[in-house]
Amino acid sequence: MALVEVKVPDIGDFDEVAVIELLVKVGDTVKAEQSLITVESDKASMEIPSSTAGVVKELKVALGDKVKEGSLVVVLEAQGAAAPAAAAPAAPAVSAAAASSAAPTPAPVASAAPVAAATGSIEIHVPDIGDFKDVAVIEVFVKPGDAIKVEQSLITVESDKASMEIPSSAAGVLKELKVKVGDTVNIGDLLAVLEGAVAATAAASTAVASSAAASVATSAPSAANLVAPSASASAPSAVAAVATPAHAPGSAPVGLPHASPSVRKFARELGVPLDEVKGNGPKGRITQDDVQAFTKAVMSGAAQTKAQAAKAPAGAADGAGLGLIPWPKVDFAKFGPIERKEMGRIKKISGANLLRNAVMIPAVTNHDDADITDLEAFRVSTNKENEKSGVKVTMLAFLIKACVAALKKYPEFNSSLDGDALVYKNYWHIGFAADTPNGLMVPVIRDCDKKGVLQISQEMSELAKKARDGKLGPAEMSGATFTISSLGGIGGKYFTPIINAPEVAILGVCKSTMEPVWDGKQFVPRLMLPLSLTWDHRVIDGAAAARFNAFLGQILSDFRRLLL
Ligand code: CAO
Repeated sequence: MALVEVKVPDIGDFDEVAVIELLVKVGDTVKAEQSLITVESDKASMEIPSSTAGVVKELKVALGDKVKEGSLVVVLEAQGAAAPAAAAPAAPAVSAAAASSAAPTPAPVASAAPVAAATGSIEIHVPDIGDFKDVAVIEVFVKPGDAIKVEQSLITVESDKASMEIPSSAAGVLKELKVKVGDTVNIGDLLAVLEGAVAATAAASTAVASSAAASVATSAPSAANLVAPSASASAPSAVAAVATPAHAPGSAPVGLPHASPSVRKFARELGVPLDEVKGNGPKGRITQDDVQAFTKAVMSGAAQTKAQAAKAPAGAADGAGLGLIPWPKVDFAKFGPIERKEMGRIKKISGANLLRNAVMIPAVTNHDDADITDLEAFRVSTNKENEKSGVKVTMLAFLIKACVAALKKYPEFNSSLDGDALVYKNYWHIGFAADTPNGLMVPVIRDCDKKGVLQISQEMSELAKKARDGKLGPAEMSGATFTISSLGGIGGKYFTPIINAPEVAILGVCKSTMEPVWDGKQFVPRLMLPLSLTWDHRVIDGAAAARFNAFLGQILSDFRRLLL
């Protein structure tokens, strides 16, 4: 079997274009005219086809490589009847060169001058786009009133194998746009009318190839040259030599992202993996909005790229990253009626954070009770005295003050891990979990060491309201050094709260109840508050956690200790 080199054919005026997709790999069997790679300039993308059938022995280009006419793309082992003349090494390049030298160079045709109408308006027409017929308009970049520069892209058109941007041949203000997304256009179709336009280039008027071209091909379309090249040796005319997209119908690889060159470029600049973006354009085409939405979702943590998911096992929803068996997939509808509802944004974000924290922190929870009989009496009388002020004090405000005292006494609870070091914070900002219609949020009260219980109560009620109204800003949810999650207003006995990383501990509080407590002589009724302290065992030891809880209990049972 003969080895055949397949090279980049005549691609018009382009010196170098980047390889953006490899459509085959070593060992693949390819048909004649099957696309091998996609190349792209800043204005168009095109697929480079194979000149012959065969098995790919060597792939001579990599993603990101720059190629030009004559660059070696693959070495094939030619198959059967496909090995003849066309399959001879370098045949495609030779053929293409012959075709191109036999034809007028495309650039002059392409840079035909705009036609100035009597009114001073300039009509912009679809330039010579070779053999393409009825190409669809997939993007419109401009709108009436826009100031247009020479060579600025007006629209993107697309055939089944190539997409190209059609630039303006003149500068001016866009008066009328004659096409819209979904229209099909052909050479000579009127695209736009500019006003107050300036002639395109000095060379333009000398470059008109014929009177026919002058009347229709009014733009200066690098686009015409960017259309996929002909690999055929028999290109009969200038048009065919420049613009024949040589691809076998149906040979397009399945699953490639469907996007225009400018969207691909935009995605590359942002580092967005285009094949992971869902296209919402016509026929599933990926638009710039889709790329932007994907970027926002990844930045906010609501979505992950595949690369991120592979690197961050804690976020891997199927457990694969942890080496766990996959999440069970059950067709619930088999067992009864169901309703599927997408989770809200906040739930998705907090879910991803909770999962990471639960998986990555070796957390232990200590449960304890604090006698708050006297404190509750004080709280009730304080609220009576302050009835008119409108500020209601709940147990949580006292707990915040008590926790600050405990955090000062046991500073590792107010620290964060940074590699092998502990960062001790000399500020005491306390987060509190707030149940909102959109999900769990954690507003932060700053500098609780400097604030009294009344001020803390007031700030807490304002922040909780903002959280429920969905009006909390990022600054109001950041910087906490310790968090309290209180279910006291709801019920329950104990629970195991999840640490809010990078904090190292969290206090869970449940509903206080009257209980019989042995005072050494007898059982007495005392109001007992259930406390659940979860701590990061990398930073805190069990003994320290027990001491923290005991100290907290002492303060809550006699708040005067805070003065000591
Ligand atoms: N024991 C008994 N009663 C308690 C109590 C406790 N530990 N804590 C509060 N209460 C009482 C209050 O005194 C108040 O009673 P009155 O209405 O008779 O005055 C009532 O419960 C409601 O209190 P509250 O919930 O409005 O106020 P709060 O300061 O205790 O809590 C807030 C505020 C925002 C933390 C709370 O509303 C909330 O959202 N809690 C849920 C937190 C959560 O979801 N945690 C779970 C996180 S893990 O998923």
